[in-house]
Amino acid sequence: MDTHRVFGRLLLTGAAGGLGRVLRKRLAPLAHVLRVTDKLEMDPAGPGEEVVVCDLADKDGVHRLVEGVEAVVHFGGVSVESKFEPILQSNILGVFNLYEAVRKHGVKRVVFASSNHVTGYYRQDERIDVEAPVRPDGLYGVSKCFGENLSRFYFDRHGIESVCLRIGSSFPTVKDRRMLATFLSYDDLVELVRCALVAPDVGHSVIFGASDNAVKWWDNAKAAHIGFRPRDTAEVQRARVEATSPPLDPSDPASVYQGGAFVRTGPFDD
Ligand code: NAI
Ligand code: 15L
Repeated sequence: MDTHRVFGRLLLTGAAGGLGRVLRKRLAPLAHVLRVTDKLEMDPAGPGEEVVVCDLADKDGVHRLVEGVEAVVHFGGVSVESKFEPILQSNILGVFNLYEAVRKHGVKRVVFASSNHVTGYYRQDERIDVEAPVRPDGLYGVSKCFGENLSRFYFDRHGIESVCLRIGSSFPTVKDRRMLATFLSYDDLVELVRCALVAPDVGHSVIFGASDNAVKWWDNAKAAHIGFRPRDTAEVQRARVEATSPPLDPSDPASVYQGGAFVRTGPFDD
């Protein structure tokens, strides 16, 4: 792929969400037409946009959604720990529907919003790379492992390329001490998605999504082919965070494991 390319039509899922609203604005220059979708209502279509309300669990709807697109930026889904049923509908069935539609319509590449919670049970004093075995910290993390594995299968079987972004914490500001390690600024997020869309020959790739933070849990050396160079750092927000966010008890699992408070969630079937 040409690293300056403009796509004919790009599909963005999860467009009503926190990151989807950021990407809707910032991905526009990458496509002649940006088709945005969510199960929730979104702002009306602007120039060069198509807006489609669709539940990812609706197979026929997802097949119509994907028709005519060149690449997909898949950010829709349950984004936090939850009961199994909504995760099943959005993150398991929804991702399957998406990949089947992608296969059927000949889409060449998917950028998949995975999560740091696929490896949330590594300790905060460990540093891992993109080949470390997954250690999900809950059902949400397990569902993102499913997405990563499904995308691997669709590459091996059908040659559909995917880049799985194991996003840390992408919010306007650093909200707590854990985020000094996991923070991904919005500018760095947009650059990460751009790189994942345009880098040549990504095959099936996994990359952690964090800014150039001083505290590093993740090593992206084996994902260098994506060409992502973060420019921001959480460190400039450290003084404010330390003044306003007291340290956790060191024996609290949320301060032991990379997944933070996600490792305290559950039970899941009550
Ligand atoms: P969000 O919860 O604000 O947005 C997710 C969007 O997906 C929502 O608008 C929701 O309506 C939509 N959605 C959920 N189920 C759907 C379904 N069945 N059909 C259609 N749309 C559906 O989450 P956020 O923060 O914007 O995250 C976006 C993606 O990035 C998610 O996949 C999340 O797991 C992932 N991610 C985000 C991180 C962050 O720090 N914000 C960190 C790691 C991963
Ligand atoms: C995620 O996967 C979530 O989508 C996001 O809301 C944050 O909780 C983030 O991880 C995090 O670990 O901070």
